[in-house]
Order: sequence, then C-alpha cells, then structure tokens
Amino acid sequence: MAKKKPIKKKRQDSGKTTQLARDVENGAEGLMTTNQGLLINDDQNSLKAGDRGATLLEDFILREKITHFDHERIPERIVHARGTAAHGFFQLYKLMGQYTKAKFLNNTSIQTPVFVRFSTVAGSRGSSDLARDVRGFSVKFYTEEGNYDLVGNNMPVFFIQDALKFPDLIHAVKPEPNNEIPQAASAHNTFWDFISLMPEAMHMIMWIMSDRAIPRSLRMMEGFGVHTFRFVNEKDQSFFVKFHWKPLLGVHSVAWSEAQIISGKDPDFHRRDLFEAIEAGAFPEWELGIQIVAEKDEHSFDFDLLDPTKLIPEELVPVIRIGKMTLNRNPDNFFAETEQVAFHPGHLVPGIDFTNDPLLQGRLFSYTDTQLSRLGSPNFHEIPINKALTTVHNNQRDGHMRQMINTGTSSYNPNTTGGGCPFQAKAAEGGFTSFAERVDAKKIRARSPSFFDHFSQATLFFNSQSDIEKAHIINALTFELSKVDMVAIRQRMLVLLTKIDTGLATKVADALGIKLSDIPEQQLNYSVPADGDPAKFQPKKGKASLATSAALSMANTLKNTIKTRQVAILAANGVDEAALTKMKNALLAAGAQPKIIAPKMGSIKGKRGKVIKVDQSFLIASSVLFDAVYIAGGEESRTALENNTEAIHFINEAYKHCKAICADGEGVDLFIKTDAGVLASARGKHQIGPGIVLNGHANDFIKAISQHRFWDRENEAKVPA
Ligand code: HDE
Repeated sequence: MAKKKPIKKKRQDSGKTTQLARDVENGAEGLMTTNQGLLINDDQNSLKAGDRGATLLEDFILREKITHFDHERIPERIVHARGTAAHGFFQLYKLMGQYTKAKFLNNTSIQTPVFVRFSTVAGSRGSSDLARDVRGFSVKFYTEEGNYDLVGNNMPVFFIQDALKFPDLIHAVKPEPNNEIPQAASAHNTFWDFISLMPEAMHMIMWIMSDRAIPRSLRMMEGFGVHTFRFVNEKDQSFFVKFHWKPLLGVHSVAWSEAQIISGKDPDFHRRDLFEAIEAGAFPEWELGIQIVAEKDEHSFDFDLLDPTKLIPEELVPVIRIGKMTLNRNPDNFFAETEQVAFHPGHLVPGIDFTNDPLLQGRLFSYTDTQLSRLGSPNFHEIPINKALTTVHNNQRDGHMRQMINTGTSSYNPNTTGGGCPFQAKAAEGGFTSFAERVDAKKIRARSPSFFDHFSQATLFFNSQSDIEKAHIINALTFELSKVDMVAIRQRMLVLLTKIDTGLATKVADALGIKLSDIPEQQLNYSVPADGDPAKFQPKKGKASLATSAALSMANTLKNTIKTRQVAILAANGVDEAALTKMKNALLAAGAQPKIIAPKMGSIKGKRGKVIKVDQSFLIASSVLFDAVYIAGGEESRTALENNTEAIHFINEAYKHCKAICADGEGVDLFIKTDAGVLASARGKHQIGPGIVLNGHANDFIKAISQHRFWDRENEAKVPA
C-alpha cells in the first residue's frame, strides 16, 4: 500500500502564491476527504443495504457530495455573463505625481499585481465568444493602498447618458421575453425598437456596427475607462482624466461572415486564444494611456466631458502612455477566480475620484447590489480573488460565509474596549478623502442641454473609417435591420442614420429595399424624449471641431508583428518536407504558431520519407480559425489535397476572408487552380495581388501576415466559399 502523505494545512489566501502551494491547496497532494476533513475510503460506491439493496440515508458521504453539487451554480451576471480572465502585473513608465497621488502611479520600480476579466455583454455564460457585442475590459489592481478597479469596455463611449435607462437598454438587447430568442445577438426587434427611439445611442451604434465589435483576439483590442474620471494630486489639485488601454499587438478584427462560422466551429475562440497564448509564454501586453484635461478647460470642448456618449479625440488631447500591463498567468480555477471576481467602478485609491457623469454615478450603486445577490453574502470581499493585499480593519461583522475571525469585544467606533482601534487614517497617512468639488444647484430630473448633440461624434466616427470599414458598418446595419421584422423600426433607424451621413443611410435603405423618400411623415418626426417632454429634449447635430480622427480607424493600427498568429500548413503524404520545415521554422522564429493540417490525424510521410506529426485533420480544422495559409509543395501531396474538397474550401475561404496565402512548388499549381487562385491570377500577369506569396521568401509571407488582412479583396468578385 502506498505510504500516506501528511495532509498539509490549507492556506486561506490564494491568488498570489506558488504553483506548489496552490496544488496543495487544491488537494492534489493530499488524500481525499469530506468537507469536514474525514479521509474517504471509497468514492465509487454509495452505502447500500447489501450488494443489490437500497441506498441508505445514513450515507453522509454521498449526501454531502450530492448536496454540494446541487448548489454548485450561482446566478450568472445579469450583463457580462460570458467572460474569461488572467493574472498579470502593471508597471509604471513615468511618475504621475503632477496629476495624481495614487501610489501605484508614483513608483516605477514596483509591479502591481492585476487580475483582468474580458467579457461579452448580452449573451449567457455559455454563449459564443464571437457575438457582435461590446467587450468588457475590467482590471483589478491589487495596490498597496487597496484594490483599484478600472471597469471599462473595448469601446470608448456608451449607448445611454443616464443610468436610469440601463435596465431598459439591457431588457431590449437580451433575448425577447416570450421565446428567449435570440441568444447573444442584438439583431432583433426589441433592441432596434429601443435604439430607434434613443438618438443618444447613435455614436455607440457606429462603434458596435463596426468591426470593433468582432475582435480577432482579446489580446488585440483596446480598452477604455469610458467615463471621464478625476485625478487628484498631493496639493488637492484635480484634473479630468480618460483611461485607455493600447494593445501592443495592434487592434484587429475578423470579418462578420467569419465570426458567424467561428461561433459554430469554436465558440470558445477568444478564451482559448487568450489561455493558449499565456500558456505558450506569449504574454499579452497593453500600455495604459491617459488623456488629461485641466479643470479650467472643462468647458472648452464642443461636447460635455460628463457625457459618456462622447470621446475626446486624440488629436485634441493626446494619449500619454504611462505604463504597461502584462498578463502572464492563467487562473487555476475558472469558478473561484473568473466567476467569483467582483469588480466595482467605485473601488478607488487616494488620487483617483469620480466626476458627475450620470451614467457613472448610477454604476456606483449597481455593482455591490448585484454582487450581493450573485455571490450570496456581504462578505464577498473575503473570497481570495477579491481580497485586497492590504489588511482589512473595520467594525463590519458577521453575515453569511464570514471568513475572518474577529477577536475582542469592540465592534464599534468610537470605543475604549478595543483601545480605540481601528483608528481613522489622516489624509497625510493615506486616508481617502473625496475631492471637495463645489456643488451649488437645485435638485432636478433633467438632461443637461450640453448633452443634446447626439450625431456629431457619430459622424466623426463614420467619416474617420476607411472605405472598407465604412462598407462593413453598412453591411452590419443591413444585417441587423434585416432581422427586424417591424418595418416602422427599420424606417425610424434610417431616419436617424440620415442625421449621421446621408450616404450611409441611402446605402442601408437600398440594401433593405426601402426608399428614404417613401418613409412616412409619422416616422420622420417620431421622437421619444428621454425626459418625457419633447420641448425639453431636442436631439441636434452640432459642429464637431474635427472632420476625421485617425485614431478611430483600425486601418491605422500597428501592423509590425506576427506573434501568436495561427498559420495553417496544408500538407499530405508526399509533401516536400524540406520546404515545409524551412517555412515552419521561419514562422516559429517570428513568433507565429504554425499547425500542420492534413487529410487524416496521426502523421504524414514526406517525399524523402520524413515522418511529420499532424496537428489537425480537415475534419476539425477550419480556415476561420487561422490567420494565414501555407500550401506546401510535393507532387503526391498536391494531388491528395486537390482531391480533398475540404482542403480546397479551406484555401478559397481564407482568400475570401482576405488572409495571407503562401504556396511553394506544386502547392502553387494547386492554388492557381482554386477559385481563389483564378481570381488572384486575374489581377495581372506578374502581379498576383497583395497577400499572395508564390514561391517567395518566408520573409515575404511573414510581412504579409503582419498586415492582418487584405480587405480590398472584398472589392473584387467574391470567391463562392
Ligand atoms: Fe456595467 N455592470 N453597468 N458597465 N459592467 C456590470 O456588475 C451597470 C457600464 C462593465 O468582468 C454588473 O458584477 C450599470 C459601462 C463591465 O465582472 C452590473 C450601468 C461600462 C462589467 C453593471 C453600467 C460597464 C460590468 C453585472 C449603467 C463601461 C463586467 C455584474 C449605469 C465603462 C465586470 C457585475 C466583470 C458589469 C451595471 C454601464 C462595464 C449589473 C447600472 C458604461 C466590464 O452591476
């Protein structure tokens, strides 16, 4: 019999420990016990009255196990239910004392631990990663002054201006209440009905209908704090601040037709991509950027800084990059960490404070409220992933699942029984003080007139897009509104689109088979005021100070690396192993992740007899899961692939989705015969079109992959794939 290992004492705090300590904690090294610590001798059979007899109620081991199982699920988040997360750290580049006294922004030598959760908003926990949706981008900084949460999104603006409208927005976008259809999609009546009555949503609609809503990877999207926050320095001077996360891999998206296929082929596409990149040591990185506006400049813009449907164009206030976040460790347990983490825009540290953005103010109430019911206790701050690094001392006591064992008789302040402890901290000792903003106003329920320009920045966004990006917005709107079966809703949306750009509206109308001139008067003037009184609420279009902003277009993003890009190498028996190996090594050296795709799993034999391991067969592989394709040479391999319809479809589909394609030797003959090859060749005798590398150098292929996509292929005849 194996010698029993001693059972080590369990640790109370995980999250920032070694792998070994975590293994011990998870019981990997110990023997199996009940939750009371009793060693279990048989986990295969319940206690029965005889071999074939009834199970005995007495079997406390069975009852404990099943009872725990029965209660394993907790309510999913009402929004942002589908998420994935990672651990990492933040390191500052330059001291920020001029603007803020936050300690983690005033020390360049420390690494502040972070936990980051990315999410989609509308779908359930089990929905697809590739839904057209906003992505949540929540960062918990475990600072020496307590937890600071930056709970943002991958788009810098929001649908609504006032928190009171949030339940309406979410009710409208969630599946319809009678039949719970559709899952994780905004393409349905109730969403567009609401939106067509909310002109303030138009700027966000441009973002959500753009390719930003279908990222290639969570590692390739920007993050934004959305609201304007405040920095406060040691002299109690305040500055307005907008937060940005800039990914070092650039900002990239997939195509919409691709997103829909990925949802079936691999609904976990984004979470797998993040998990695998971290496991492979290709740690995702973002730089933290800030836009600073002095208090005196609060009113110097043609929009209101407190309005969350507006961004500050980077051309007006540049983004200063102040530090870098690196994600370098996957969670050990999805439930304990990713599911139980509780973010809150009100988790602040001294030096950071709120503004009066009415959306932000409402959020400050909501997060604790929802976490109380989701996590089932006011003690959720004691769950390891939520615990601050600093020690918690206060007079809060008891409640469900209390972990801390408070000692002594004092649980009130002021006291003498506890020697006066815990004491309040003076501001000089790091005690939090709210920024003393001057307030002199009447209580009212109204929208500030400075919030009424709902269209200028929507137009700015649309005008800043490349032609292809504009076409994608038009297609996305057409797709969504085609799924709306109430004509009046489509018409109202078209009316709103005309206020953004008449060309945009005309193209969408045309695709929907509607003539703008036929829209009835009733819809043209339809307006539901946000505060109930049409006279008080007049959506208008102002004069934006900029015509375009380069930072808003993904066409201008970084295109200088192929790190972590997935490259499919198509091969079969008889492949030219020398060329294949050379290309594979060049791709690996450049940081890409090449995979050999062949007709069958197992291995293939090269033309000189080398045995090559196959990573995926065409049965499970799909071009939409890759960034680029390499077709290796070899006569026998070419013939096998030519007769394999899935291989041909793979190449055609990759071409259709504008990806880089490279072929060598006989692989070139194969490519030229595909529909993709015919189209590419039609471009000219010597020029086969950008993104296609035939018998070229590996570096040409690498350069092509780093361009991400060759979107202008969409302007040619399309491959029927
Ligand atoms: Fe949230 N939001 N939100 N939100 N939000 C939640 O809190 C809410 C808003 C955001 O990874 C909930 O713990 C209201 C803007 C993210 O765990 C809930 C309003 C932005 C996450 C909630 C907003 C966000 C949430 C649901 C309008 C971008 C996921 C579960 C006033 C700046 C956090 C939870 C995670 C989650 C309320 C608007 C970002 C219900 C009332 C604007 C990234 O409390």
